Order: sequence, then structure tokens, then C-alpha cells
Amino acid sequence: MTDSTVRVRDLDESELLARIFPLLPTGDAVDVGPGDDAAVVRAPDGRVVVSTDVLVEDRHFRRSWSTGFDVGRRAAAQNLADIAAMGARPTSLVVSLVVPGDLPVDWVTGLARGLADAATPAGATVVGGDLSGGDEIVVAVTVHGDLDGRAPVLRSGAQPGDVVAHAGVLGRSAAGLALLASGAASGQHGAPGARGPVAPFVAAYLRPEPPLPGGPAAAAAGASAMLDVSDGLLRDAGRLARASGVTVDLTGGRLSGDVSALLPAAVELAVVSEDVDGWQQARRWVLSGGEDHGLLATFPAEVADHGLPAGFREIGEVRTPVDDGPQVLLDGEEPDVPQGWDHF
Ligand code: TPS
Repeated sequence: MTDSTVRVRDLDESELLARIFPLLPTGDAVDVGPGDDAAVVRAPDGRVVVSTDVLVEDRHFRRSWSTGFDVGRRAAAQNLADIAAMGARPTSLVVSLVVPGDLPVDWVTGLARGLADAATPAGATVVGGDLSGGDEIVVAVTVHGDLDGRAPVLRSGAQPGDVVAHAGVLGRSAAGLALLASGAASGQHGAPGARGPVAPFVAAYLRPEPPLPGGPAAAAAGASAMLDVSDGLLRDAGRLARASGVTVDLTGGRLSGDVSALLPAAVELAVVSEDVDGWQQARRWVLSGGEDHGLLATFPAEVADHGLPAGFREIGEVRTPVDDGPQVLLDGEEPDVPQGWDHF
């Protein structure tokens, strides 16, 4: 029997783990890896950056759109992005998995491969986790990181006059999700399977590539505040603005390249949904789409004058807040589109 006919319930836990362990990324930051009651990891900096993020079937992914590999890759990538957003370097992951008994075992081994695919280039290892049965798939990842002696970059440090900058892509994941949800890209499994104009957008949704080196680079360059964009540019810019007690004013003209890059996706969507205005749709994805996990950071003007770190480009300015005024502006005015993703 191959792993596509073997179901999770056909194996006992130790047999399933024996198939997973060899696939997990390993590294020398670990003294005791998976298999014991707990792992022992090094913390060279003396401080540990920790974050956790969960993926829930039919909320964050659909089994009909995503392979196990895609989900593993995404679960790792979005956690790694949270570490980068503190200005840190990811070191290790702990992965807890809830899976239905009828799930093919190769979905789970695919997930382990996907975790490795995202974690290995980032220098992170998987050091442990837990397995349980349940009605739907849930992947909960905890990630650790190291600051390499630097101060963490918080959301709360932005000052009026700072430059607002972004690294990574904007709206691509939301465009891919819309294409999958509309049927315009249905049946497309992952980047290699998706063809035609929809392929890069579907790939961006299924396999986001956060600009991880940008985190430590921004910290080293003197970023005053940073977060990763998971729920949409406007919503996450609002979080940074609120935490810092400032107003973030985004410059529409600096986002027009991002909007035009999404026009092919809007055109494909228009084929299945007649009332789509391509430019407006693409603009909404850029401003309100989530899950690209780019880095939104602010830099003092004198830092920006010497050149932003690799991957970052200016997209706006930090202003002094106006009492009771909006925290996020677009060209000086309240944005005319929804803020972004809301969980509940
Ligand atoms: C099947 N979505 C879910 S969570 C989220 C977004 C944009 C924001 C980030 O969440 N439907 C399906 N898959 C999706 N990914 C979405 C909708 C959209 P978190 O902060 O929990 O990482």
C-alpha cells in the first residue's frame, strides 16, 4: 500500500511519527530534537522570541485547493514571518497537528515536507510537536527566534516624520484566494499544477514567501516599528499606528505598481464575474488583502535618506495624529475601501 491509500487511522502514533521524523528539518541549534518529552534548544542571544499561529481547515485553507505540502509550507512561513517582524532570525518550530483518521498518510508526510521546505532556507528546525485525531485539520505552530544581540522592533516605535516602507508583495495572496473561490482557478493544486495567468496568484495564496531576511535587516538598519501584513495593509498599518500613537499616511502613487501587477488576476476574475471593475478590484486586494506576510516597517527619515534595507520600498509617511482622526490615511484622506480581514 502507498501512503495515498494508507489512512492516518491505519497506523499507530509511533508508526506515523516514524514516517514524519525523517522529513523534518534538522540543524545544530538543537541539543535534543523530536522524540523525547521535550526538546532542548539553544538561545545564543540569551533571550527567546516566541510566537504562535494556527491554521484551521476551511478557514485558512481548503483540502480541495491545498496539498499537505502547501499547508505545511504556509504554516511555517506565516510563523517565520512573525519572528522576522520582530527583527529576529527564526531558530526552531514546534508543530501540533489535529487530523481526521481518514486522512491519507501522504497528506501528513506532505505537510512535514512543506514545513521543511519553508523552514530549512530560513535556518529553522522542527524540534517537536503533538498529534491528535479530530474532525477537521488544525495545524498549530509555535516558533522561536533569536535577536542576535539587537533590540526587538516593536509595533509601537513609529514617530511622526518617519518613512513607511514595505518589503514583499501586496494583494497577491488575496487575488489567488478570490480566483480559487470564484472557480476561475478551481482544481489547481499548488504552483506547479496551476497554469495560465492565474498561476502566480494561486501560488502566492498557496505558498506565500515572506521576505524573512528583511526582518533582521530592518532591525540592523534602525527601523523604528515593524509588523507583518497578515490581515491587509490598511488593517495592519492601523495596528502599527494605534500602537505607536501616530497616523500612517500611505501614498497611493507608490502602490500603483502593486495594483497593476494584479490586473491580470482581476481580468481572470472578470471572466467569471461580470460586475468586476479590474482596477478597483486590484486596488482592494493591495489595500485590504491579507496573508502575503510582507513586512511593514517605519524608518527615521535620516535612515531612509541613506537608503532603505534591501527589499524595502517607501509607501508612505508617519504623521502626527489628529484627535479622534483616522489612524490610517490614503493620500491624506480616509481610505474608501474595507480595512481588511476580520476573524470573527
Ligand atoms: C479557505 N483568510 C483567512 S485568515 C486570513 C485570511 C485573509 C488572515 C490571516 O489570518 N478562506 C480560506 N482561506 C483563507 N486563507 C481565507 C479565507 C482568508 P491569521 O491572522 O489567523 O493568520
